[in-house]
Amino acid sequence: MELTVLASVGQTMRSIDADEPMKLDLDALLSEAVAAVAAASDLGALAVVDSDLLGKKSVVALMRGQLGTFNPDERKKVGQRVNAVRNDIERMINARRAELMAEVRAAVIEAERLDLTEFDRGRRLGHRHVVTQTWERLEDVFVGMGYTVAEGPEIEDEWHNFGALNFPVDHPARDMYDTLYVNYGEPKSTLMRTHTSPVQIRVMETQEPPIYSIMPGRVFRSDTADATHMPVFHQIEGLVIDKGITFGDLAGTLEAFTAAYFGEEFTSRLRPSYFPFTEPSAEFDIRRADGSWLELAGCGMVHPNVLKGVGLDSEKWSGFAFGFGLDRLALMRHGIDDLRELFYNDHRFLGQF
Ligand code: 2NL
Repeated sequence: MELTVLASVGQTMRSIDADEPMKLDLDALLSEAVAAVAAASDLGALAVVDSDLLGKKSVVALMRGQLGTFNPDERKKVGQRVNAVRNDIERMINARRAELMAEVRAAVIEAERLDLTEFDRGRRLGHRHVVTQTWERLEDVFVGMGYTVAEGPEIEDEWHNFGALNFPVDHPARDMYDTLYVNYGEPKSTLMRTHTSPVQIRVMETQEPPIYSIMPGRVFRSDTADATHMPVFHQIEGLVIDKGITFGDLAGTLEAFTAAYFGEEFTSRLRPSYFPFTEPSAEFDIRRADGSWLELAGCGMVHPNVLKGVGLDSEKWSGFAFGFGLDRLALMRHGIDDLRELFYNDHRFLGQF
């Protein structure tokens, strides 16, 4: 519909000059409005377009203001047409506003987005602690040589930990500074075992020889933690009681163990030493590939007093015993230089072994 309306418009709708009347094509106004609304790229720009198209100084307002200059018939037609265009423009602006608000909301949501999901790396298989691995490897070697594995209590009585092992009553190991005593019964009668030897006593008390056993376990000393000491550590001791067992059997057993555990290229030696529970006693060293020697264990022939103490006839039975520091073996095998690393339980460290 072609409408002739007295109105004032400039080249752009923003500059309406009321004193310069000209013909206005409402279809042209509508298409100009479509373009202007579409071009409004944010809510601020759209507000300007809104004010330009529908505000007090807009063409539409101007035209409504001039409706009075038409005769009644024309006024109705022109009025309806102007209102229709006005409503169209309003709808367009509202639709565009909703669109821009949705964009703003989407941008805010994206910017404030929180990822509350945790990245799932899938299942990871754990593995045994390096001390447990060492413990089990040692067990494997000795079980392979025909030994059984024995265990015993971590809280011991004074007899099994010291007395039965031929420790004199005034031996420094019995001192409070070395031994963790438990506040139970008579003073100094109950303690955290300081070695796994009491298990060997218990085995001899309860089993008839021949005995070929190893005793791995946790032991306790009143030590301050440093690179080479922990108040809690691990030992593995071995005990053989049979007829005609000699020092040669001890040496051969440890040599066979060395080859099985460390490899055929390692050899071992025994150096004279002293323990109250063995006679003679020795230190057991292994010779590493680079020719250096490393002390690994103490050992010896079971002292006749120890055999007597558990009711074994030392004329009939003889035997040898040895004791390894399990943690030391684990450190050595894996090139770890601080014992404490084994107990911090930092899986980033332990995961390497
Ligand atoms: C060491 C020394 C050793 C034993 C442990 C033992 C047990 C009985 C009788 C005789 Cl019931 N001996 N055990 C013997 C010699 C040495 O351990 O330095 N271990 C880390």
